[in-house]
Amino acid sequence: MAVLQGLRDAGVREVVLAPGSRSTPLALAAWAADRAGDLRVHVRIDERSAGFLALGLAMGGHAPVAVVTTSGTAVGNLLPAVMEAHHAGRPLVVVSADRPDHLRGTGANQTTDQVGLFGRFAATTDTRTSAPPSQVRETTAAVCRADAPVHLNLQLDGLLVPDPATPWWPVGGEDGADTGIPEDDDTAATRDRSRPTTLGRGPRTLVVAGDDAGPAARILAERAGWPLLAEPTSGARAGANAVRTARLLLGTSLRAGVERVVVVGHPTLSRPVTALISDPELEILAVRTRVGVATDPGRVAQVLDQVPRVDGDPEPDEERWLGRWRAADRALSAAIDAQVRPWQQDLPPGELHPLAVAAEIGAAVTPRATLVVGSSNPIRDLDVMATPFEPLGRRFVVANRGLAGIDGVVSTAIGVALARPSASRRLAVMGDLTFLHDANALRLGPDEPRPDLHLVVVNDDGGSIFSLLEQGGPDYAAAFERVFATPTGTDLAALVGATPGTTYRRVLDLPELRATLNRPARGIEVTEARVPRGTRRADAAALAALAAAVVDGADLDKGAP
Ligand SMILES: Cc1ncc(C[n+]2csc(CCOP(=O)(O)OP(=O)(O)O)c2C)c(N)n1
Ligand SMILES: [Mg+2]
Repeated sequence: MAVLQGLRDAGVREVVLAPGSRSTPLALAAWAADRAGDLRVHVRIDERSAGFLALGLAMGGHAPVAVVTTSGTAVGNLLPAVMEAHHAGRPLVVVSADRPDHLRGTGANQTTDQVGLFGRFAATTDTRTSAPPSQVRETTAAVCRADAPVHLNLQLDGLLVPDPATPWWPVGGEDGADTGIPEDDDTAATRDRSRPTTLGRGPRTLVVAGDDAGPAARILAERAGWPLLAEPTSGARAGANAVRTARLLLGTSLRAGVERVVVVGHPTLSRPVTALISDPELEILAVRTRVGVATDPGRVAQVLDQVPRVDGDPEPDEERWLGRWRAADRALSAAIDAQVRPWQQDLPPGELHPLAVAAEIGAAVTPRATLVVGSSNPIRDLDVMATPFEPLGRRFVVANRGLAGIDGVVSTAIGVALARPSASRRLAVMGDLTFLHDANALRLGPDEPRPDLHLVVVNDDGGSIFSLLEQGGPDYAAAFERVFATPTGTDLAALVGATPGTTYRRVLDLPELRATLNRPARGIEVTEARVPRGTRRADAAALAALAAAVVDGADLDKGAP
C-alpha cells in the first residue's frame, strides 16, 4: 500500500498491472485504490503489451504511469517499452516484485537478478518493503521522474496477502501531492529557460522538425520566414510555412540552395533528411530534445539547448527562398494527388492505394483528434500525403519514434486513447506486421477500461518498407520474400473475431474508409484496408521523377515578391 501511495504522491494516476503471485500485495492495493477512485488500474496478461500500454498512457496524459509485474521473465518483457521510454523521454515507472535479496542466487523458484536489469535505460532502486511504510512511500515518490523511465524493485517477503479485515487502501481516499506536470506541451524547448541563441539573417535556411519538436519549430519558421520540413509527429506540421512534400523536394535542385538547417526534435523518417542534416558543407544547428540529445547523425551540428530566435524581417533573398519552396510544394502536392487517383483506379476491386489511405488518415485528423502512427511505411506515407494542418487545432499525433520499433504499437495506441477521453476522435494507423506483433493488446478482460478507438491496419501482407531499400532490388529478389517481406497470410477478420469486445471491418474503397473514420468508434474498431505491396519501388521512383519534373518545369519565382 505504501508503494502505491508513494506513486500517487508523485502524480501517478494510472497503473498497469500484469498478474503474478509475488506482486500480490500491489495487485490487491491497486484494486482497492481503483475502487476508491484514487488510481485507475488496467490489467493485462502480457507484460510486453502492459509496458507499452503504460507508455501510451504516459504519452497521452503527460504524467508518469506505473506498470507492475511479478518476478522473473515478467520483468524482462518490459525492456522494449523501457528502451523506447528512455529514448523518447517518457515517464514510465516499472514496479517489479522480487524475492528478498537473501534468496537471490540460491535457485529459488522464479528468482533472478532483477537489479540493473534495464541497464542504462532505467536505473533500479532496490527496496526492502519491510522498511517502515513512510520510508517506502517516500522512496517510491522520490524515484519517479517526469522525463525518463525508472525501475523500482521491491523485495517482498513473508505473507503476501493483506489482512482481509483491514483496508487494502486508505478509506476515504487519498490526497496526492500535485505533480506540477504540465498538461500539454512540455518539450525541451519550453522547459529550458536559458537564453536562446539569436540567428543572423541571410543564409537560406530550412527548419527541420522531427518527432516531438513541438510548436516552437513552427513558430521559428513563421517568425523567420523559412520553409518548415515537419514530420507528422513533430507537433509542428501546421501553418503556411509547412512544406508537405519536403522529403521529395530534397531530391530536386531546390536542395542545392540550402545553406543552413535548424533541426528541432528527432527526425528519423527519410534518408534525404538524414543526409541534409549530416552535410558538413552546411551550417547545421541542432536543438536538444527532451532527453537532452540533439539529432546530429553526421556529428556536424552546433548543438543548442533551445530553439533559436531570429531578429528582424526576412531579406528579399529569404523571401524568394520561402516562396520557391511553397510554390514547389503546391505544384508537387497537386501533381501527387493527380497521380494517386489513377493509381487507385487501376487497382483490382477491394484494394486501396497506400498513399490514398494515408491522405484519408491525414484528413481524418480533425481538431482535437488523436492519432498514433505505426513505424514503417504508414508514417512515411503520411509524411508525403498529409496536408499541413491549420495551427492551434490541438491535434495530438504521436508515434514511438524513440527507437521506431514495430512492437507495442497497438498497446501504445490504446494507452494514448485511454489517456485522452476528451479527444474529438481517436485514431491509429499501422502496417499488418506492426499490428500482428502486438495483437495481444486486444485481449483485455470485461472489467478493463476500453477506449473508443479506430485502428486502421494497412495490410499489404508483409513488410513493404524493405522493398524500398537496397535489399528490395532485383539482385536480392530470390531471398526477399522469405527473409525480409515475411508475409503471414493472417486472416485479420478471424484474429479480431477471436477477441471479444473488438469489432472488425474491411473497407473496400476510399469513401467507405472515410465514412468509417467519420463515424464515432464504439470500443476498439479494427478497420482493414488491403493495399498492394509489389508496386512500392515503382511508385517511389515515379514520385521522385514527378518532383524533379515539377521543380525543373515550373517558374518557382513567379508570384514571389
Ligand atoms: C521490434 C522491431 N522489430 C523489427 C523491426 C524492423 N522492421 C521495421 S519495419 C518492419 C516491417 C513492418 O511491416 P508492416 O508493419 O506491415 O509495415 P509496412 O512496411 O508493410 O508498411 C520491420 C520488421 C522494428 N522496427 N522493430
Ligand atoms: Mg505491411
